[in-house]
Amino acid sequence: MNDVVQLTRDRAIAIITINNPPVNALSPAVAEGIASAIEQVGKDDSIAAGVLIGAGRTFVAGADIKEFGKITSGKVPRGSGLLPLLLRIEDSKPVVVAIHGAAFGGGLELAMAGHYRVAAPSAQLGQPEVKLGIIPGAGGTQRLPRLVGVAKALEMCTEGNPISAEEALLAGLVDQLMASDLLSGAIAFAREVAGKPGRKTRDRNDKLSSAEGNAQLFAAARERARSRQRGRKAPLAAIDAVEAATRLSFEEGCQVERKLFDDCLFSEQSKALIHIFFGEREVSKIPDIPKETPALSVNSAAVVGAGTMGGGIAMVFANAGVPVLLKDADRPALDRGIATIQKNYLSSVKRGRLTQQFVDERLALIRPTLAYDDFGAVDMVVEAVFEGMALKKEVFRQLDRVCSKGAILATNTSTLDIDEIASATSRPEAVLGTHFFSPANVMRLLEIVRGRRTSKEAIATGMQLSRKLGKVGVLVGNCRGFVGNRMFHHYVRESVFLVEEGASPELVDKALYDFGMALGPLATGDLAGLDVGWRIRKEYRHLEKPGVRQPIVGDRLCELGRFGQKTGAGWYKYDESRRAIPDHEVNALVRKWAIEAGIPQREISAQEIVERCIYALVNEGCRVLDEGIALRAADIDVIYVDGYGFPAFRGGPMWYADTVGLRNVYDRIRDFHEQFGELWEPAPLLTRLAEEDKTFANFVGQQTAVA
Ligand code: T1G
Repeated sequence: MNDVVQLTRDRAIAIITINNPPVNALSPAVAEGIASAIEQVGKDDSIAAGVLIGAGRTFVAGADIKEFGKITSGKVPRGSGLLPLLLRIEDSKPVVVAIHGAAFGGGLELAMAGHYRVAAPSAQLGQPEVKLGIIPGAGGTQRLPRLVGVAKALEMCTEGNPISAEEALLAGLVDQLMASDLLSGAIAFAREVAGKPGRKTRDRNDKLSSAEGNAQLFAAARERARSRQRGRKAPLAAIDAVEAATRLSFEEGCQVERKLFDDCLFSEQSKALIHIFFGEREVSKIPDIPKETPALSVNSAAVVGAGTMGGGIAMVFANAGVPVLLKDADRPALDRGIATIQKNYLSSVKRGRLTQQFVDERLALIRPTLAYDDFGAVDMVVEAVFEGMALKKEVFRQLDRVCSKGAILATNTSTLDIDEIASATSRPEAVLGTHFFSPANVMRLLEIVRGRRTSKEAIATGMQLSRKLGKVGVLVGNCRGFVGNRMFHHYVRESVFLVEEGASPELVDKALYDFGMALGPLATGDLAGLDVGWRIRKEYRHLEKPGVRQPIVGDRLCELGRFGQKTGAGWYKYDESRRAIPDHEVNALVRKWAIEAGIPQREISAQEIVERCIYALVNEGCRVLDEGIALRAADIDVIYVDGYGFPAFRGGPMWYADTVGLRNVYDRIRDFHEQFGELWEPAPLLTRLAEEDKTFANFVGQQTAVA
């Protein structure tokens, strides 16, 4: 045994406890500790059976992901992995695996090498490896179909979502649920099976059926993976591995799995997805706001404005079990807001995503109101009214008057100055931005915006609340468009320029869709409404630099009332089911306007389209980092993956630039600078890093997201 694995006894039952906080990751030390414990169990005749359990809040959350980088960079040898250890467990005396919290990845593979599995009712079991761009690499694709059947194993290994203990029991993955004390229940179970030959999972072939019998299953799984996980390699590799289990012996199947696993592990996609995994955890670490900073626990809330965003935000609070007041200025607007919420919930029930009981309980937590009367009792308010400074300041004056002394006052503005809004109150230290993304009840990203006077406690509250609401909260500084929208402005600008220079809207969108974006920039504009950007451009026209090229055709479309899906036409025209149809008439109009504006027309390649749009993000991202508006390049990557449909398997715009090589990106941007002028002036940070042959991973930003 060692520091992370202990062996104790309960008479003839050996208890092997894994104790490697925070999530009992299967580090090399843990594997060694288990190996020597199993050896001891084998040697000691007074031991009849064993129990394997995790200490702390969970069983085993998988292999230690931090080790992967060391393997792919060659710092540590690939080694034989966990397979030999799992075979030894399978060949030992009966081992009962006791599962609580999460049995994920290598943790579930370890559990399946045991002869019996018992679980706490709240346990979760899964093979999430595909979310890291890899596949189960310790026999999971071979043992899981033997326990739960091919269809279930395919679903678990290709989609990576966990199943509940109840579902695992029904599927045959778990043998018994332990409602009371897990350890004593497992020991009692071990006593029952002691002395009997252990059931080796690898020998249980009855659920495998045959490759022919499963042919349709595999075909459907491949099609589903190609459409739902477009561009990702790992889900298809997982299907190949599970298929091998139905064609080959266990040993041969494991060799196929190992080859597929290694191909994935050393792939760019996996490195990018692991970057996002750790990035989503790193965002909560703010250098000047230590973990101990007191944060208010938000147990009641209020939302001002029952429009699309306000309604969605109220659903987010209710879904997290937080009672929420929803206020609007007049009854018709309030009723419309509540009706939209009910409609959204109903469609989730229809699609089997939520139960009616869940919805009824959530709707009961949303209380519509026309008055600020009860605002005095809430911990936090999120303002989500029309995007106008005067109106927002008036709302904050009211909130300052009615809310309790310690309440947090947040604004969902996506463009306006937080300090200006805070100046309408006597408590700017309690004011911050909570920028949700539409639809708020779906999008995972939440930009937490720090004002010049926002207190550390208020920020700690915002970050803690984002976890409670199931969001990825990223702290950003206060500037026009904060991080996401500020960068997105340049991305959209380039997409419109490309249309003006000769590319059709569908060509531009296809290039970025093929790159992996959830939706092309022009179709995104049509979805959000072209009038939103038009209104903002008009509001900031006075800030435009004379002589600097500005997009022209976007405004012309809006002058024709083409606002996108909401008016049935924008860059595309839309049929009754909102399907986008290329509009040759508008393409001709755009061509005419561009030629009238003297813009030379030319053929444009998909590669140039991707480079101009993505590098525009990277270049502005460098300015955002240099100014300290974002703390880390990884924060920008998380913002783009969780808020703007940037493909996670490319790691976000900054990580992607690192994979291309900053020198190459810099050289290309200098080309664009020569060709298109000052809009493409390389950002100083990019110039520095490129000339010093460094990467964004090396870049350490300002330690506080400045106001
Ligand atoms: N390895 C290393 N560190 C891990 C880890 C892991 N597997 N899982 C979590 N951590 C760290 C995490 O970075 C954070 O660190 C802290 O633990 C708490 O995590 C052979 C090859 C289990 C549901 O993909 O899904 O097994 O930020 O903030 O919200 O086939 O962590 O505090 O420094 O997420 O309560 C497969 C990954 C691995 C599961 C807990 N396993 N983990 O969530 O805490 S590949 C996974 C999770 C594998 C085998 C293959 C979640 C969780 P820090 P947290 P949480």
